[in-house]
Amino acid sequence: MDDGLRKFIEGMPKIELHLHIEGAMEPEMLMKLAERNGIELPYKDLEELKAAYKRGSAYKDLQEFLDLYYQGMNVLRKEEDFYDLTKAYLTKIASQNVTHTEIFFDPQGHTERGVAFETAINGITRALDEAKTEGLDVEVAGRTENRKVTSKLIMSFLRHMTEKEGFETLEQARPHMDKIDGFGLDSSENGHPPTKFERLYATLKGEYPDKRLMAHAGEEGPASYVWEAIDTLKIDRIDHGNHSLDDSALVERLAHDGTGLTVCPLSNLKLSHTLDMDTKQKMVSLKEHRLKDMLAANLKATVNSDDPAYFDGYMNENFIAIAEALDLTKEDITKLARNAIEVSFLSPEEKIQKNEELDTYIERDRLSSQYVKQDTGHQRFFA
Ligand code: ES4
Ligand code: ZN
Repeated sequence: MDDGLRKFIEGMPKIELHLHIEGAMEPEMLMKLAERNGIELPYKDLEELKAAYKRGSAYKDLQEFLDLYYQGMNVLRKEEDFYDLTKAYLTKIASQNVTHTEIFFDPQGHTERGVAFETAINGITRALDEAKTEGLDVEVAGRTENRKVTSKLIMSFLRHMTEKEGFETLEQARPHMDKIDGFGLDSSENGHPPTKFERLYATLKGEYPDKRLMAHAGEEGPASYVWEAIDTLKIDRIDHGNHSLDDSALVERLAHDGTGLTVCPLSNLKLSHTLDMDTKQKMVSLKEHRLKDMLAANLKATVNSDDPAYFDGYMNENFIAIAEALDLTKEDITKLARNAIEVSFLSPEEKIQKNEELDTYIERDRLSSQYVKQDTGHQRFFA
């Protein structure tokens, strides 16, 4: 890829809208926490653990990844563990010029193992609050810089569990609602349609009208699951949504409503995303990704990392990989960044400020593109 475009992506102020904090567990962090908590791992060393993460190859499907992901969570026992994991993720994205992130956590993945709801949420929230107030010390270009990152926290329900278990988890969440900005639905999609959680979502909407609702839909599941998420669960945003493109009436509806889709390119690649439900044709290269079709159809698509430790990339790697594969222009890339601002859960005032920040970046880039580097190392202006 053109070095200029790569630098443009890396330097661009970005917003992340689809991130599972448990999916930010790097193999090194997993090892560290296992050791700290005296947990024996089924891997003899870091190399073997990295091989399980399938660096450079793909998982067979979503379930094969999820099995590893739930096993990885097992090292999270104490509040400090959740804090360290969250702080490491925030530090990483701050170094990539991500200024705001909306993150999921899976309380049931922890309470099921006997780790208290409050242990998880307190550790995560402490790191999120520090990043907002004190900021993070980030290494950039050989020096340390303090950067702040703002965030929202979204509590996700595991759809392979029952709706009744979802209601039980909601009860545990009640004392912590001041820390929760929204609710999501994730885990194994096929066979667990959004309608399974109709009563839970009606309760959430009725009791917490100021919090946002979303659901993973159309990742492995069909377009009908996206319809259910919007019409039955009445969600504000769709996570993934790739299979929306299979249904032109749905595309029209999503475009009309301006519903955000949090697309995750490297996740789709690494989970062997099915491109065609009839032929079961799998995506083997990002060149086949349909992100450009989404933009062309006026869908509010965004770029996100999903589970960056397991899918080989954070925000910059996702943007660079998809831009390279689909030959995206600076205009496409800034459109994706603007979509993220628009469909984020920031306030109208914060959105204006984020757009201005992006305007400034684009203008500075435009001006500096009018210079060419001379052999002398000086820059010359071409009017
Ligand atoms: C997930 Cl990629 C993906 N899909 C569904 N649920 C998830 N939880 C964590 N990552
Ligand atoms: Zn996800």
